[in-house]
Amino acid sequence: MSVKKALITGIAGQDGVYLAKYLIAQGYEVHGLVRWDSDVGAFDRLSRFGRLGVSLDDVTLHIGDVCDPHNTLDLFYHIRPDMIYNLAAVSHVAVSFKTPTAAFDVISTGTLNLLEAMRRLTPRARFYQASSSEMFGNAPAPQNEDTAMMPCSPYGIAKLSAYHLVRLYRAQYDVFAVNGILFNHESPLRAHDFVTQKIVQGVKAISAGRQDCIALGNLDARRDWGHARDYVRGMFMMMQSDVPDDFVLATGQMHSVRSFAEAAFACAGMTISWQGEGLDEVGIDDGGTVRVRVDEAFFRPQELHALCGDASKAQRMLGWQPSYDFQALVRDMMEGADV
Ligand code: F7E
Repeated sequence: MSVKKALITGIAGQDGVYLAKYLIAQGYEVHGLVRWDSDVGAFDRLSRFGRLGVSLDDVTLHIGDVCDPHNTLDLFYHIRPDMIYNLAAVSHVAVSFKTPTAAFDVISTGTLNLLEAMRRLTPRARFYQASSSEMFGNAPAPQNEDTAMMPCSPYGIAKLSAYHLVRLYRAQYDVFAVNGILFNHESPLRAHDFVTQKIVQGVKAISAGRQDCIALGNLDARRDWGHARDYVRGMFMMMQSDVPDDFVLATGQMHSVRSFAEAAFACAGMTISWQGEGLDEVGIDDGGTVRVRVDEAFFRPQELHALCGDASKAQRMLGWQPSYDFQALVRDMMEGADV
């Protein structure tokens, strides 16, 4: 029997590297799409592979761009993938307000290009779309597959259009295409500008005496944070199901940014107490030193206040369960090597 081939777009990101490792262990030949600038400059995205113990000899990287339909057709023609995991995105919600067209290009047009290439060249392949809880916007929690979606960021709206493309292609062309509606998922490989990793790196720097204080935005925002390791396993499980469908992956636990900071400081043996309100609120350590302050610059133009997922469909139909709870996630990020 020939070895199955998986193509991962956005392979150099947190989820891409975890997924590549998982698929290699399952015996897949893993191909990854990376942008031309992935290994230049100060931020070497490809270094995530080494940090997770994945050798670059075990993946075939292709330089390209999902926004270019010639490139996607070419990739499908040459690789003939059995599985496509579309993880390519401008994944920073705040950045999508500054570069909405870029967000739409990569997320919406990129998904369309891949679906078109698949239906023309590998119609029996399976397609995973990285949909996001950001699509729910401020719909009341808990959110599941039946919750009305009311996104409130260019990122969320672009993700919702890609989600509908997947559903259209499934209905119209009978292709196997699934949406994984994933709530926030983090790890030691998370980029520094997401709030969890920003807090973790800030606490480590404060403990080491390299930094005095962490500046954050909305401390009251609440998220359902899981571990990326659990979520890539869920992606794979969706692709094994008999019938293509859409699934929420989440822990069902919701915590505020404030409580994430408390938990991270606690891992470093520090207790934080809060004083003041709004922009004047500060987090103070036992010795009376300000360790957290609020900076308006980190607030979103439109905030998404409370996300908490109901993953009972994935539990029931796929047998998926997260293995990391909130405390285990914070610990793993705090214990992970500096990234
Ligand atoms: O923000 C608040 C911020 O940037 C979380 C992506 O993976 O998950 C992620 O999107 C919350 C927001 O993630 C800071 O206002 C406070 O309410 O870590 P984040 P996100 O926007 O939820 C979804 C599911 C995705 O699909 C996305 O691709 O934290 N917050 N202070 C802050 N956020 C940041 N980044 N920095 C702060 O200083």
